[in-house]
Amino acid sequence: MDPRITDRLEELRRQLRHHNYRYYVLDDPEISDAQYDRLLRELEDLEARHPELVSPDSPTQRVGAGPLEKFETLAHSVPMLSLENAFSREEVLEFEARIKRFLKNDGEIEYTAEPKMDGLAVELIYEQGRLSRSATRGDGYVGEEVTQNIRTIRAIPLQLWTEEVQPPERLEVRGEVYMRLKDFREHNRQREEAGEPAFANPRNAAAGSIRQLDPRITSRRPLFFFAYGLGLMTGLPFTSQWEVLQGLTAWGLPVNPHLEKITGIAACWDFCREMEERRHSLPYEIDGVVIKVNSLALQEKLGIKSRSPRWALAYKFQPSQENTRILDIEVQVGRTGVLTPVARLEPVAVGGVEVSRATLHNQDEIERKDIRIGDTVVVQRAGDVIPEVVKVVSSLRRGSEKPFKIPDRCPVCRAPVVRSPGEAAHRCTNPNCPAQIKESIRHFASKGALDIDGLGEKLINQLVDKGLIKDYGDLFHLTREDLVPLERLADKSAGNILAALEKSRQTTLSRFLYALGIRFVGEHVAAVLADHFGSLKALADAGEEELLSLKEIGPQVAASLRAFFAQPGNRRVIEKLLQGGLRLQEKKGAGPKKLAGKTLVLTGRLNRFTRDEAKERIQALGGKVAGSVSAKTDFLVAGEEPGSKLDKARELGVPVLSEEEFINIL
Ligand code: I6G
Repeated sequence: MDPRITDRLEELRRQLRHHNYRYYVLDDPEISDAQYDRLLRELEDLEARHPELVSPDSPTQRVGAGPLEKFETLAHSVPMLSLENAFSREEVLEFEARIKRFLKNDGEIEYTAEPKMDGLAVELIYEQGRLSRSATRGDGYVGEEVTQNIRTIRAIPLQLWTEEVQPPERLEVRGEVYMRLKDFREHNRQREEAGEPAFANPRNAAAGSIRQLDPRITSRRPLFFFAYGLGLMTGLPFTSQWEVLQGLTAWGLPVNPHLEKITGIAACWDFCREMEERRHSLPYEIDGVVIKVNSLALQEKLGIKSRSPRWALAYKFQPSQENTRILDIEVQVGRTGVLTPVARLEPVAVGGVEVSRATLHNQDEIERKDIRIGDTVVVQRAGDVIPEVVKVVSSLRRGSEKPFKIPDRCPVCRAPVVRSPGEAAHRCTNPNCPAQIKESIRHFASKGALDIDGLGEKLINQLVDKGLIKDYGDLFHLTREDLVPLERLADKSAGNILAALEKSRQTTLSRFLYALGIRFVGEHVAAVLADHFGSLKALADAGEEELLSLKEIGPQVAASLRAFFAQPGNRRVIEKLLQGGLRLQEKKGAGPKKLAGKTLVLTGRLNRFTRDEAKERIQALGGKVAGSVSAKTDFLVAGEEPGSKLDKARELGVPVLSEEEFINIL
């Protein structure tokens, strides 16, 4: 192999790892997204031309194999225990008193204290410095193996750094996967627009994302990670929790920057109070503070009590709830015409954040809680994020409160509103309702869809209100002359919008299907459809029977797809996009195939595929599968207990791929 190629590959990988770290761990990027994308594309191109040089820890290999049928289980070598909770100063102080009684020692104790992330606990296993497997906490003893999803989290190194501290043969890192608040809000907005249920809080969003069977979906979820400890502790040079966390940092793992080393429990309590005050200014959700005895020797002495360590405590914050009044109930119209009642509230600070609106979901919810205009209500931030009305304070009713009914005409276009049998939602019946059109354009431009940077709500409102676009099909026909005269849109940002539109013209079939905003077609269904049909035409022409033959597609989704493609108006919009330069990366005949012209031979037992499946996947990438190894063989894929083909391959110098490496090529 030409050393210039291998050197460049290594250099690109090194740079991408470095910039990943700056962005996802330090939150302090040194280069723009576009510069990062250029480096990544160069690496992808180089690896596509030399698939034998792809290594599983290359930054291009975060999304490896296809969807799983189900998760396997993985036993934790050291149980992942739970933490004892404390809810008051007294209970925090009692924690130390108990420790001192147990140790029969009244000396000063040193602790570590850090925010308790409201995320999903996972374990990452590194073998020879490489991320080999990963599991959820599960019941503490056995979790679900979610390695291929964990690999998509860019804050998690696929390979540990070794410059400062040499990692052991096997390292078990424990920590929390979480979603930042702003990403959570944006993601929920997209889900609601797609007609998918919103996540109640960032914790559920993180857990739901990690429990996806399809890693491509997880890779589009903005997940982050903080490491907080280790499983197996043998063979490590650390003497304290603090040193453990320094070690994790030196290996390239993110550790919460608010971690502190504190002497005495009274000072730990001060830290708890300080974090409780600051919790709402953090970019992620925390629900308490974890305090741990710092010395590992003391931890060992203290041991475990039932299912939690005696040396650790979780102080849990008070939930944020406040009383306020409902001034009015307004109705919003969404992309699919759903009318959502939203309470306008007398502004009130809940957990340090001013709340002036709260969704009431639908008419049934309003009736179930008997909510009336003028009522005094208890509001809380669900999972401390989305404001919601918990209940009415009925003792404060004065008699002048007014019951609310969803109107029978759309508040935006005055078209009749209907409620289909069996549905909680009321809908506007006018497909040309300006509210629906604006929302569908917003969805089309959103992150999980075509990701058109800078095309926000205000600009969309202006474009639709001024008649410059009638639907998202017109977006790719916008010109500088259309944009520049718009309010507050200077020449430079018009240029930026045009550049963002240009970038979005090239997209994947899966993103595009999601962007169309077809009812019941969220990100996952879109990915399933793109995978199966490979092209827009094949999907548009698919009959109900073929759609229903897919496991994930039920009658409701199939009917919705058929109805969408049967409408000439929708086909016209797609035609406009194509004329405007949309370039879909479709599977069939798309791009250079990674294994084109290559001959592969399979030997041994593969864990992830049957022989036939492996063969199909190779053929789908343009490769050929031969029955025996010869000088013409390009690769031998060797599973468990390989046969004599392996010896033959070695003899002839044919490159041998492990199942893992094979999956990475796929
Ligand atoms: O669930 C947890 C969250 C955070 C933990 C934890 C933690 O440390 C910051 N630490 C331990 C030891 C355990 N659970 C069992």
